[in-house]
Amino acid sequence: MRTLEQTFNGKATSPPPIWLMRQAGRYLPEYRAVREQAGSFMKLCGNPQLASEVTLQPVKRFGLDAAIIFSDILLIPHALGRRLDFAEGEGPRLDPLPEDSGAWNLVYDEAGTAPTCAAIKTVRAALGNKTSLIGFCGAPWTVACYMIDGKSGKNGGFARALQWAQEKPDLLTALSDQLCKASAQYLIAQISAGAGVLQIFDSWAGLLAHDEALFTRFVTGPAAKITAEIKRHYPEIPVIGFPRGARGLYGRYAAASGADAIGIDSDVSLAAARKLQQDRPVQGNLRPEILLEGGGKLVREVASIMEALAGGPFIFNLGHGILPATPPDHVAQLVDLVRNWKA
Ligand code: 1CP
Repeated sequence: MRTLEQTFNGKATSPPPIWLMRQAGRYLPEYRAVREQAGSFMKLCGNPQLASEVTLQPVKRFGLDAAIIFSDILLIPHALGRRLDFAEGEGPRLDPLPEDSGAWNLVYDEAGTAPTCAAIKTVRAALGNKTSLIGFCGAPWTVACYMIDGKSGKNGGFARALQWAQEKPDLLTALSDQLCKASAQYLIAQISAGAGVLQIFDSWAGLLAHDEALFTRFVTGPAAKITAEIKRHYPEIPVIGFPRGARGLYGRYAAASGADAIGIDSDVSLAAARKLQQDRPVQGNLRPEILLEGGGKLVREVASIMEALAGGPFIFNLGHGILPATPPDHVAQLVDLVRNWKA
């Protein structure tokens, strides 16, 4: 059995599996070369051959335990008919969704995500038997943030999405329900194509963590809906929920989201992580800045994370995506530290 899948049996594996959020990306020269060849980020996502190539790059270079399919959470709004582009150096832009839900007409066109599923097939066939393949989607709240505001700003920004949550919750629920349906359909297609583990990225869950009722309605609830739908079709496929920034509500999310493992960000203390780990595997949570910096601090931080969490079911990861300026050598060193760590 693959190491990542093994972790979901609730037992510690020694060493724990390791993969890194955004492990395929601009910090790798071989990624930048293929990205240039593709011409744009969207063209790269839409080309199964090139998308599978960049998915495999970090696995080949570092011997990671899992590949995560190269795609983006914003392909779902795009497949629902919303205009999307990635302005060079500026991040994603979408047309902000109007408040009149009658004008939305969000119809999921599977042709928009078919290249990702084709890439999954190719990657699964190319990976060794021991390496897992992770499929993913953005959680409805995080995807709604981009759809409602059209772009992110400082600390996410997303003032309009927050205003919908607070003042027009029924409108946001209507959007969230449609995103739950499309996301579940998309994840099920990814499993059919060969994904063996799924992750739901709720990168902006922290924007609702000050209000438990809003958090339950728009973060935990939609995750529970999506996981229930997946389990109805594929009860054996593990799902990792990542409600980034959930702070004191991580425990609630773990208990009610239906996720089999919980991704923790770097603000979660190791004591809190251990508590979460009593109920299910945790994944995380090295600070991306420490990987960027490297050196003695990296060695010490990896040791404290391993000391606290490697005795239980654990997946080593960062607390958020790799920063583009990270030297690839630091990633190789990190994999080495985790694999050779002794209690
Ligand atoms: O090549 C480039 O210049 C584009 C940079 C890039 C990359 C490499 C974007 C644009 N997306 C991706 C790939 C990506 N996105 C993956 C691939 C698999 C891997 O991890 O290796 C994944 C899982 C994502 C998920 C994603 N996209 C999230 C959730 C995780 C997170 O980082 O919080 C989010 C919020 C996005 C939106 C997005 N797409 C791209 C950018 C620059 C952003 C963030 C914009 C912002 O700051 O709000």
